[in-house]
Amino acid sequence: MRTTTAPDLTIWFLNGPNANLYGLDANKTYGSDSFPVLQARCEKKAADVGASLRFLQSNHEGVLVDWIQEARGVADGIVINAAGLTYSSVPILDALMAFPGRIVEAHMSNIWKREAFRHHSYISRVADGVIAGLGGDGYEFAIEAVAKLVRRERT
Ligand code: DHK
Repeated sequence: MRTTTAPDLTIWFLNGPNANLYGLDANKTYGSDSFPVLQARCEKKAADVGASLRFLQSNHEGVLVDWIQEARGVADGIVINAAGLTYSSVPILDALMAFPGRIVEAHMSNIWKREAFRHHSYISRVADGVIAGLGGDGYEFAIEAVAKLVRRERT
């Protein structure tokens, strides 16, 4: 836990289609935390590591691409769970390739324990690291990881 108050780095956390429904499905594939609870957890973690956080969700590929482009020159790092677009989106991959900061890919579930079509991620190609299967804890770890990678680069 940091004691200073002013954030010295900026992280954008981008969430893809249907992430707004986390915690609501009967099977609890994505745990029991609702999306607002996950957001609150991430905001607290970001504050703890001295980062300013922008936590965003869209069901639309183009909106996610726009946000990744906007993050250039503004964010030091991105955490991204592109959800179902992880396995198909060349536009999101291309936008991330043009982002100069650190990138951590996060998934609530362990995508490799699931259907074969979830085993190949386009995002992993550009991610510094991948965290999957740890639910909301993984989201917090992803924020810590980006902060650590950015600060290490500055030293
Ligand atoms: C979330 C989704 O919505 C799925 O489409 C992915 C990912 C997995 C997750 O585990 O967070 O396949």
